[in-house]
Amino acid sequence: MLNIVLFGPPGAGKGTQAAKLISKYQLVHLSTGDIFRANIKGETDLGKLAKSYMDKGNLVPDEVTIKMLEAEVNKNPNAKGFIFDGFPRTTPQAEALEEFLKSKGTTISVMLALAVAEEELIKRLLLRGKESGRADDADVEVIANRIAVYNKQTAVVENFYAQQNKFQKIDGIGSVDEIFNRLSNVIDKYSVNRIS
Ligand code: B4P
Repeated sequence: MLNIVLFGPPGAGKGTQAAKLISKYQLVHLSTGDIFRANIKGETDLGKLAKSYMDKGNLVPDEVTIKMLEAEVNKNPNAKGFIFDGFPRTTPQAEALEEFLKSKGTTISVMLALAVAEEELIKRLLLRGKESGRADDADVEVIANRIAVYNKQTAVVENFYAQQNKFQKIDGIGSVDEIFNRLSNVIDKYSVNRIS
């Protein structure tokens, strides 16, 4: 299997690139942000809980997020691989994902981390906020908190994959197609050498 963690701060282009990568590599796209938003729209209990965290720019608790992600993986028993978009966002999430994939006889092939400077992130998110109606994109303070949460709780997840020689940093500045080509070049190397 080819299992990719698409990583980066809020607004780095994870969702944008994942949409293109799944069609090229025939992988299943699992975006925890998208799954939470679908639950919010459907007014489920999970959605109500997630909304109370997301609207403030905080992370949804690990326990809830991990259980939800595992259930989504289990819905796709015939997948050739997955793109995990926005997950893991904490070290406990990374550890849980590792154990869970191991129980299925597979592992993460590579973490692709999109690097984008903070000013550009804020610009992109505010622009999206004007069109998307996403509460977490509309408010400068919420955006600042999301970036602070990323720096405090999420950035460290890089180390988890770096220790396994699976961390690859990608320049996230440029056109969507330019960045897609950079990601594809790295993935092509990993898909030749991948294990299980
Ligand atoms: P996410 O849905 O993951 O949202 P995000 O970090 O904002 O990234 P997204 O993928 O949507 O945006 P993208 O960079 O593609 O998370 C939202 C919230 O859900 C979190 O704050 C948290 O509360 C919760 N959550 C999700 N996962 C969780 C987890 N594992 N644990 C706990 N809580 C969790 O794009 C941003 C904008 O940039 C777009 O408008 C796009 O058009 C634009 N853009 C993309 N590429 C560009 C480029 N090359 N140039 C210019 N603009 C570009």
